[in-house]
Parts: sequence; C-alpha cells; structure tokens
Amino acid sequence: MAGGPNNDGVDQARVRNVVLVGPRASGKTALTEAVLLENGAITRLGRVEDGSTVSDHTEVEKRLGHSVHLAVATTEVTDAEVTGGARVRLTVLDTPGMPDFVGELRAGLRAADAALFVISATDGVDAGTRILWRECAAVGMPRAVVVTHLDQPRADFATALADLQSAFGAGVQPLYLPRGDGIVALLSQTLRTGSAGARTVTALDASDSAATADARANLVEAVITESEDEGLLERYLEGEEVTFETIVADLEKAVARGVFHPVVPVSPLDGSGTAELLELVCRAFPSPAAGATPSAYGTNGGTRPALDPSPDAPLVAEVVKTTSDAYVGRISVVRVFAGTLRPDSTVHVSGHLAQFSGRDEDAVWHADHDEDERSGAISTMLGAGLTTVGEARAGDIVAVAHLAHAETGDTISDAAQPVVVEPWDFPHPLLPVAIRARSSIDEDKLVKGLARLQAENPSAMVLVDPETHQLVLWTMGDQQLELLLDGLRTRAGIDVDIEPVKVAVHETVRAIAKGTGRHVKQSGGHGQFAICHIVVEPLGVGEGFEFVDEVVGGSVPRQFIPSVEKGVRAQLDKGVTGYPMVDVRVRLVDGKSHSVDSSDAAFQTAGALALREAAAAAGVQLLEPVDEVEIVVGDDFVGAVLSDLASRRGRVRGTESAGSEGLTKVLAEVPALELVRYTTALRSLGHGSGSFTRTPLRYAAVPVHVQDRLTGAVAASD
Ligand SMILES: Nc1nc2c(ncn2[C@@H]2O[C@H](COP(=O)(O)OP(=O)(O)OP(=O)(O)O)[C@@H](O)[C@H]2O)c(=O)[nH]1
Ligand SMILES: [Mg+2]
Repeated sequence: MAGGPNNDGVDQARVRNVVLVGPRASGKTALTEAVLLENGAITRLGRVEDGSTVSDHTEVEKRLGHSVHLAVATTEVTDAEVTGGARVRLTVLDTPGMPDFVGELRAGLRAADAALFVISATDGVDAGTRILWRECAAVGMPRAVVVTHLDQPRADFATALADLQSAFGAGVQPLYLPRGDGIVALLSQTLRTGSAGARTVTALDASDSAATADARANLVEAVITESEDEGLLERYLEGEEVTFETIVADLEKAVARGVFHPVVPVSPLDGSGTAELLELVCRAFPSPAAGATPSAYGTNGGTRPALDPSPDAPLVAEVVKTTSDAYVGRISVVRVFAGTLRPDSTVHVSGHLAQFSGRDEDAVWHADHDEDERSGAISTMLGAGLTTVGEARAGDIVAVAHLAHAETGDTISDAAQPVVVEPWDFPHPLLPVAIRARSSIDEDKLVKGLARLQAENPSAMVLVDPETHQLVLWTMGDQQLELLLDGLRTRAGIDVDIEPVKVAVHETVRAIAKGTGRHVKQSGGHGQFAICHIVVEPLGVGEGFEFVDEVVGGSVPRQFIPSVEKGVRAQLDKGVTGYPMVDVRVRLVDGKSHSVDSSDAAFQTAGALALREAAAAAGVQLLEPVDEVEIVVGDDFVGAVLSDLASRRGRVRGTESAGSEGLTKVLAEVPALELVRYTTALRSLGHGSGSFTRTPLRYAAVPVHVQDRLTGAVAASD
C-alpha cells in the first residue's frame, strides 16, 4: 500500500479543492490535463479529440467528445516557485458544461472550496454561467476566471475581459495579460515564457511597462478597494506608495473572501499560464479548514453544532458521486468535511432526499436507508486511476469502495455519533419519458438496473405513475436520457423502449342523464340476467364518486346492489373514452332481476353497461391536470417565454423580479399536457438562462379541440 497522500505530511492548510465550471467546450478538461502535466502527474498531454484525457475517461465521453461525468484528479503541486516552497495537494474537480449534466456540476461545487470559471475568449459567457456566478456569489464561494482559446483567430483578450466584467460585475480584474510568446504578470511587471520545466521570467522593458500601466493601475486599485485596511485606498489615492507585498497579501485575502476575482489567460494546449494559475490557487484559494461546511442534523432531526473541519473531530463526510467498477463494485466519491475516514472501519450511512414531486413538503427525508456499513479501501483519484491510501482526513476528496448502500448525497459519519448533513440543491429533472422493458428477460433485470441508475444519477428520477401506471424516467434533458439508456444497454444489458408519457387526464360527465344496463343471456345453459337503470350526474371538480341506492321494491335484489356499484366502479376506472372517470354521482333508481339467472357478475356487467350508456347521453367532458409553474429566465427572454406560454394555453398570473439581477420570475398556470417537453423548449427560449418548477394545482375542463385530439388519440390507439 503506497504511503498515500493523506498521511503524506501535507498540512491541511495546504490542501486545495478546486472545481472547474463554465460553458460547454470552454476548455475545462483540457485545462485539467495541462495542470496535471505541469505537476508531473502525467507525462503526456492527453487530447479531448482522441479521448486520451484523464477526465473524459469513460467510453461514452470518448465517443461523444465531451464530459458527462464529474471527474476528480488529485495531484501534488511540485514547483516550489509556485507554492512558495510548501507542499500543496490539489484536487481538481472537472465538471461537464452541458446543461443536462448540471447534477454533476452541483456535486462538484459541493465538494470544492473554490471555483475556477473557465471561459473561452471566442464563445464568452453564456446565460447559464452568469446564473452560476451569481449562485457562487450568494454563498461567497471564492472564484477566479481562466480565459482560454486566446490562440483562436477571432479571440481578443480585451473584448473577452469586457464581456467578463459586464457578465460578472465588480472585482473581476486581470492578474496577467496574454502576449504572443507568453504572459505578462502585471503586479511583478515580468514576462513569463516557455512551459513546464522550461519557463523563463524576465522583467518587462520600459515600453511594455508603459503599455500595461493602465491595466496594472486598475488591478492595484481594485485590490486596494477590497483591502481590510479601510484607510489604505484613501492613502493610496493621496499618493502613498503601497508595497508589492501588501498588494499581494490583500489580493490573496480578497480572493479567499470571495470578493475579488483575478482573470488569468491560459492556453491549455501549450501550457502557457498554467504555472501562474497554480500559483494563484496555491497562494490565494482557501484550504478546506477555511472553506464553508454544510449544516448537520441528527438522523432523527434536530440541529447539531457546526462541523469542525479538523482531522480529530468526529467523522462527517458526504458522497458526491457514485459509480461502479467491474472489479471493485460500487465506488463512492466522498468529500470529508470533518474527522478522519479509515478503510475497513464501521461508519454510519444516512440517506438523503429519497423522492420528490417538485413540492418540498413531499420530500421524504432519508426514508430509504440509515445504517452502519464497513468501508472498503480508500483511494485518491486521477480520473479512472485509483491510488490506495491509508486514510482520508477533513478536506480530502477520495474514492471509497464497498459502501454498498451509499448513494450520491448520502452522509457518512461516525457510527457512534451519526449525523446527516443538509442536502445540496439537487436539480429537479423535469423531462419525463415512459420506458418499458423490451422483453421479459429485460423486465427481470430492469428493477436492479434502474436502482443503480438512480443511485448513480441523483439528478434523474424513476417513478411509477400512480395513475397511468407507466414507468416514468425523469431526466434533465435528451442528452442525459440518451446517456442513461445507453448505460442500461451497455452496462446492465437491458433494452428498453420509450413510449410517449401519458398525462393523467380524467373524464367526467357534462349533464344529468339516464342509462340502462341490460345484460341478458338466456339461450341454453346457465343464463345471465341483470337489468339496471341509473341516473348519472356531474359533481364538482375533486368531489370524487358517489353511488346512491334509490331502489325501491327490490327491483334490484339487495345482494346485487353492491354488484352494480362494483361494475360501475370498474367502468369508472376504465372510463368511456379511455380515461378514468371522476366526480360523478350514480343513482341506481331501478332494475330487473331473475330468480335463477341473476348473479353478482351479471349485475356488475349491467352496472358497467348502464354507466357507458348514461355517460354517452350526458356527454363526456375531459379534465386535464393544470400545474402552477414558476419560470425564472433572463430579462431579455421574458417576451419569448410569455408568447410561448400563450401557445401552450398557459395563463400568466404575473411577472416579478427573481430577486437576482437580470432575472425575471414568471408565474403561470399551464396544462400538464403542454409541459411534457417544456424543459427543452425553455432551454432554447431562454438561451440557457431558464429554469422552472411545476406543482400540481388542479383539474380543469379541456377545450373542445384538445378533447377531440385526446379522444381521437385514444380512438386511434384502440
Ligand atoms: N485552440 C484551442 N483549443 C482549445 C483550448 N482549450 C480547449 N481547447 C479545445 O476545445 C475543445 C473543448 O475543450 P474541452 O476541454 O473538452 O472543453 P470542456 O470545457 O471540458 O467541455 P465540456 O466537457 O463539454 O464541458 C477541445 O477540442 C480542446 O482541445 C485553447 O485554449 N485553444
Ligand atoms: Mg470537459
């Protein structure tokens, strides 16, 4: 067993956990590769295009040419110039930029103590990244910006910087400027050229100093503005000289406080800027001891004291990702927030939110599991590579084998002092598809396959719809759906078919009407005889079903009255146009029986027939579920969202500020029939800035054209 990094003598204050976030294809995976090469963790720079990177190590990522999973790479920063001589252990969390995989992004944010926003100079900041920046700002997460793709013909650093400053606001200032052959360090006024192991640093000549003077002045002033020495800015503006050391110290503090955000130009493909970025991470980003920790609760509720991020405290860790390996079995990627996790020790695993309907009050708190388990081997990760280590201490991110019941979002704690941490903000999957096993063999394997899918993808959800009885897979979008089905096929050998999702439409009747059910078969053998007369009446929405016995004189014998009701109920479940019938009163007013041929079954049949006839006479009105929808979208796209809602028969109740600059909240009532694929529609309407929640509100009568479509559909499928 290697003398693992966790007892490798690296001081916890020198641990750095950094998540890379940013738009699709901005260069996060390439940057991870450059950082690993710079640190000597790899000897050859992998390329995304040929599937040879450390992060995009799964078959599907190599095939698609982009990340879909959170990837973790732990390495030691070896360059003493970069670390100032200390030993620093850096864990990079590389996240997918595609919106469908936001669950992986959220897991990465949870495990990290600081974020690097990776922005391509040619593609800029998308709406989703703007929102993410604000979310990080709201929790005070330290963050800096890396600008890539500067080697591209259309790229211009000044334009990219202006875009960043308008998108991210105050405190965004370049620490370095790109220059053809290297980068210029503004504070030290030096030019840095070359790459890992062959770097030269030379002082700027007079003309370069003059050319960068404004940028340097803006940087210095921005840093001093954030200085904890309140009088410093005034003194500086009055002409007092501020030393390089003071500026650097204030800069590092302001970054760690999350109020100042240096911009570093990096070219991941040739390594330029990587060492400078590492220097910023090592010196200015916080250690886990300084980072935020989640709130903790007792496993039966009740708050617990704030977590103590020291290795000697009781163990509290969280599963941020769950995968499985053909040899090792289940692997839990764990961030330790307090205490020390050891291999082969008994820990307590507390579940997370088990299920939801979009309404928090329906959230079930760790209902599914809450038990002790024995941990297996502990390893640091380098993409798919695992290095066994002796322990994991507060601040470490490691892979733990054999926690058979642990799922993403679960808490791992000291078995003697079990706790559960507050869950992070799981994205709500809102794109449903109905799935069905292709064969009975697949059927048997499906439950197990879906359980694993669920444990590994908390941003997806599998539910059996209580009304339509369909098995519904809820995902974040089509790409995630494709990935999950691909996983079922390739990893679990299960083929499923996709069906259109049914919305739980109901029937009711429009008017009061009579109906007769006549079930008479008396031609030889045991006859059947049952006649019943009913009156059907509409009830209010949500009033359910009422059966009224108004039989007099025994026209329907007492023992067969429940049979009529049973038959009526069976027909209600089926409906008469293919949807369950609700909110009706059925009055059994009369009937006829035969002393020999009448039976429970005969009167059930007659009851069903009577309802069908009465409903046809009364006229069937379909009722559809209407959801309350709350949409948050960039201000520029509100108009498009509103007119689209109108085309979906939506009723807008109002718009208001979403409480975050540049975002508007739209409140509306929209038929569920029109929301099935709203996730994808909103993504293009809002250019990536849109998100929504939906909550079942009520049932309402569908308009004629929709009813024709629905009954036409049923007729077509019969
Ligand atoms: N020319 C150039 N290409 C770059 C640069 N950075 C990344 N690339 C290329 O851009 C493409 C996308 O880079 P990735 O690293 O996969 O981007 P990503 O941010 O990880 O993308 P997702 O995984 O989809 O979120 C790859 O082909 C990279 O080789 C750069 O600075 N210059
Ligand atoms: Mg990637």
